[in-house]
Amino acid sequence: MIPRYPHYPRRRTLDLGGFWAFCHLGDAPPNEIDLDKIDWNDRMAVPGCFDTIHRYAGKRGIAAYHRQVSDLVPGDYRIIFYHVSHWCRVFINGSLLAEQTCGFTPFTVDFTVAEEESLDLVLLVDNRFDADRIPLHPSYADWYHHGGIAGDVVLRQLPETRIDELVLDTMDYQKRRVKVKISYAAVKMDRAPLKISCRGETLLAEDVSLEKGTGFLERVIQLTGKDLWSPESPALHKISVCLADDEVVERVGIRQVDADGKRIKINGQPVRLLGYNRHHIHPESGYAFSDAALMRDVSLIRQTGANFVRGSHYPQCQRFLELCDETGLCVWNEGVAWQQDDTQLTDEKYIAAQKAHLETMVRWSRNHPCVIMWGVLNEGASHLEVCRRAYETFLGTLRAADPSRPLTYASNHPMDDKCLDLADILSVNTYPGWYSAVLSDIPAALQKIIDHLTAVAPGKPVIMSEIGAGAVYGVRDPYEQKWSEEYQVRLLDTVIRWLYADDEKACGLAIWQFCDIRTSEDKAIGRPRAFNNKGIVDEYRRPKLAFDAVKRLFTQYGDGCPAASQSDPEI
Ligand code: ADA
Repeated sequence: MIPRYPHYPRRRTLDLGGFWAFCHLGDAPPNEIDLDKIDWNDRMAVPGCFDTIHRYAGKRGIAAYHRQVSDLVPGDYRIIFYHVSHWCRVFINGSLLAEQTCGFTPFTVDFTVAEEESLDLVLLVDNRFDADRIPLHPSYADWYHHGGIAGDVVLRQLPETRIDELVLDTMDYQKRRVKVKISYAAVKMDRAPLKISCRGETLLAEDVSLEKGTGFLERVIQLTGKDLWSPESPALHKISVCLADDEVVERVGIRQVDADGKRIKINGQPVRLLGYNRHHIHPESGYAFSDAALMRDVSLIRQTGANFVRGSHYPQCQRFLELCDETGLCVWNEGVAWQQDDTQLTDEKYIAAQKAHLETMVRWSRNHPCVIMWGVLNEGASHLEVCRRAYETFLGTLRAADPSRPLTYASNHPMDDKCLDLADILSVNTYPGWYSAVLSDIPAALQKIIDHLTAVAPGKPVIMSEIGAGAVYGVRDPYEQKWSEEYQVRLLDTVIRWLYADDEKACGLAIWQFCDIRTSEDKAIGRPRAFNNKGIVDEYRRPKLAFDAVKRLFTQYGDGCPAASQSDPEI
């Protein structure tokens, strides 16, 4: 489903989803494809992942997609591609207009239609791995990299004077003051009316002078009496911003997130974050999720009393974030990365690509109140001094792009990490009782980490950002050995009770993981069925024994799942 916000009520909008012409071109070199000679011998659903269709399952290569759009009146247009995985080129009427080298973040293509004409749209989509061409997508990451036009494709006509970007930042949650930042384009107009309203109530109306070309406006609005956004009560408010004849409607959740001592606070109240790492993958649709599929995941997560999701290990889709906004699920949103080593973290090309990716992630997701923190570099080589500059660069990029949210990274080297001082929140991935040690060693192993963090980076919140055990769905074992559902329950029970039964040892926990996922071809060894089986539900979201066990524990030790969800039908 097309993300509903930001909404442009005055712009002609066309959903380009549907069944496109399709042809799998196999191992063709991207630069040697003649569009005119493609044999469009199949069809493919958009949004969707072609490699979830059996005849293309497991295939890596170039997939060509084609559709036409007719009856476009002359003017300027923008196509928004919400998720193409993971490399693609966009051709309009045979001309190459864009190349996207990283999936997981939306991108746009602007073009002008000179006269009444049909639009011929071709995408070449590549799900292969190529460290040089596609530096951010490593073949060794522990998830299956699906290919396809996995997100929505939306065509919008662009008014000459328009709002190109709208940012709504909570300035002061107690005084209900919100900063409105407007990036605009203006070709001919040098003055225009600006009006900001909330549900018909005019908050600001004035005539503004405009720079020719592009410019920036900033105002502060007062949302007196409006409810705050919190996990328990996720109030959202629709803000309409009109500039000249353009209008953008965006939602704002008035809230402030702080890393304050060893606690994370939302609107000044400490919050205990209990939840999961969630991969945005389903065996039937890959990275493409219907609203019903998103609703099922969020409903299951909330049913266990969780209030927190770490979007492992890439930026979350807009529609998922909209649902988390409405249901009060707090989200850790992170750039795409998985165990980058010193080779990559000292490579200028990788650093430039990751920096641009993080800026894009923030640009598309910063208006979602559910995003309470940004993360970088899952299990990167933060224990190597030579990689510190990369962490400084990436965390600095996030800080500059959005100073309103705390920053973190998940470290699997807590005892010799060299970058802990750069993060606002300390996050640790550790698997005692699974990859190392036995169940009875878990308390001592975790205590050792907590004591070390307290010694070297005192006074910061700590999140157990990954911990868990594998359990193959349906494997019940009176011996309760590893890979049984019983063992997974015992490990998670041991971990959660240690963290919270006596006192709070960490203010956040993200179990690895919510659902089982197919892993990459490189990782299949050591992964039964070539899946990462550490979900509390399997890949079809069938609950394991751990589902009810975690529900009991989160209910006992949690702040309570986001009880209220947005009840406002208009929102
Ligand atoms: C790491 C990694 C996860 C997953 C996990 C596991 O912590 O961050 O993506 O691979 O290990 O299941 O081993």
